[in-house]
Amino acid sequence: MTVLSLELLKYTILWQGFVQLWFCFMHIFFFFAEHKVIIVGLDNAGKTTILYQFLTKEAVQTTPTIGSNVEEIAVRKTRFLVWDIGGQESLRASWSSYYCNTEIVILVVDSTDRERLTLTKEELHRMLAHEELQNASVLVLANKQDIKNSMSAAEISQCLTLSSITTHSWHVQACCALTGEGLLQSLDWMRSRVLAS
Ligand SMILES: Nc1nc2c(ncn2[C@@H]2O[C@H](COP(=O)(O)OP(=O)(O)OP(=O)(O)O)[C@@H](O)[C@H]2O)c(=O)[nH]1
Ligand SMILES: *[C@@H]1O[C@H](CO)[C@@H](O)[C@H](O)[C@H]1NC(C)=O
Ligand SMILES: [Mg+2]
Repeated sequence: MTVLSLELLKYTILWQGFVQLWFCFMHIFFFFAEHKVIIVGLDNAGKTTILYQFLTKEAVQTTPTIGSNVEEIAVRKTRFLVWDIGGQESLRASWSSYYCNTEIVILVVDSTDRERLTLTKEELHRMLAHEELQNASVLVLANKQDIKNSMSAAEISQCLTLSSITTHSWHVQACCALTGEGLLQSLDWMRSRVLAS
């Protein structure tokens, strides 16, 4: 064998090793890939309570969120990285800095807060127009269903004009963050959305 073909052989083996390593890496990457989720909604809607109910299956004591909380939640091998963002008026302008790469937007609504539902509607439609969220799915959670006279999921859906949304896949779910009712169905829907895309 000439020196040249030996060199060639060396590089071929090196290259094959590199390709194999790359496939191995990609496999690990996709296996462990996380899906980014953001939880938005007006202050006091119950976003933080929902995040920790997802995580611990318990109702935790919360304080108004300044900035954000982030937790990882796994649903049968599908892993979500969930960002819970503060909903106070002064913090709403910063929501858009969390949009990049978001696959699912959870919009939490306080179903007893009739006065501010139009404000939620404005925030929702502003969000949907944002370019970075063009491929995101929207899950509307009608929270605080345990409270008497709370609006139903259908009422909230109508007030938010969800049926007019054709650009995004959306779903509305009634829930109670204190008991966790409705939250398992929500996670199932989220999982089916990310597996579908
Ligand atoms: N009755 C009832 N109270 C709830 C429910 N979910 C949340 N709360 C209460 O609502 C209040 C606000 O909840 P948070 O989770 O802190 O609200 P948030 O949306 O994170 O508020 P910000 O962080 O300020 O944006 C707390 O006192 C919760 O205990 C629910 O399903 N039912
Ligand atoms: C949305 O999906 C389309 C088609 O897959 C892609 O070209 C586009 O870059 C995506 N947009 C964002 C913001 O991720
Ligand atoms: Mg909070």
